Amino acid sequence: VSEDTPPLTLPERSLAAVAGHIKSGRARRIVVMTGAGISTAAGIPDFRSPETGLYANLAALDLPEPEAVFDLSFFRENPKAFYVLARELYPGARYRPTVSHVFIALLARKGLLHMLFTQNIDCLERAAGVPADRIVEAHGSFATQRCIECKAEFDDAKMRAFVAKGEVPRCEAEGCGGLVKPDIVFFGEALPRAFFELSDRAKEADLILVMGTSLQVHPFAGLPNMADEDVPRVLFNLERVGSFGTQADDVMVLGDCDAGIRKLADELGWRDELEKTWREL
Ligand code: CNA
Repeated sequence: VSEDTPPLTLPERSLAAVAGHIKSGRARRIVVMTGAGISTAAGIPDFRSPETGLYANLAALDLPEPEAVFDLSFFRENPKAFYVLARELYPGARYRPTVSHVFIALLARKGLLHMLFTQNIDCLERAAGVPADRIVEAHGSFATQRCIECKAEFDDAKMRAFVAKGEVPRCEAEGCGGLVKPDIVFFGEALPRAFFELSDRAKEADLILVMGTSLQVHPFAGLPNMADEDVPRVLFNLERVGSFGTQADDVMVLGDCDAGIRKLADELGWRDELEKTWREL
């Protein structure tokens, strides 16, 4: 679409128009899709930003390529690299949700959040107060873990202790001794069932908000294309990604996502509530 193509649903391609769409009550099934970019302001590096990204930091670990840290066969040979990363990302008191996380929790509180699909494994959505039944952790989470050989589950408290020490836990089942891995999705592994069971929620959206993702990992990257063409889509990201800009109702808010979200909150008249909720977390 060119700049002159008129939108189908919004009066114009702007955040003010998006806010109007929400305030008019026509957006009541908002679907949010997020990635590492919404957590960089919390201090967790993303993968692909040059210099600061995790991939750049992981270079120090001598990986054949950065993606290897999420590769099962590499993990079998060298589990230590993954556990360096795990220590960094493990949920706990270390990182605090960002304004963007809190905005998603506000949508839920107002009964407007149809579903949040996240690729993140830092659990900051839950920490911000998004109800668990509105979150699909598409790439799994650190909530549970099991042996990669016999699949036996491994104790949460023990896992926490291993991760804190940067050590690699091994299966305690009789005669096994296999490597233990959190239930986060490695390359080539199937996504959690919930992703497929709930992906229809993306089709049912009447507004799509995409925040802080490069949309390079499939099948997640296909989610923003699932709704009808007249469903407005808003991108909050440092760069243009995916198919954004090809639909008449695409609104792109390029720059820091917290800044973009604050602007949307201003347009909605929710800014004070957003800042207060974030401060008091
Ligand atoms: P990615 O490929 O690193 O892309 C991040 C995107 O966010 C890029 O397009 C950046 O330009 C953008 N970005 C970075 N900072 C900001 C900001 N402040 N405001 C707006 N945009 C910003 O990460 P994806 O999530 O797209 O890739 C999918 C992988 C990365 C998933 O499997 C995750 O598990 C994995 N990951 C997760 C975390 C986490 O849980 N916090 C951290 C790092 C990587």
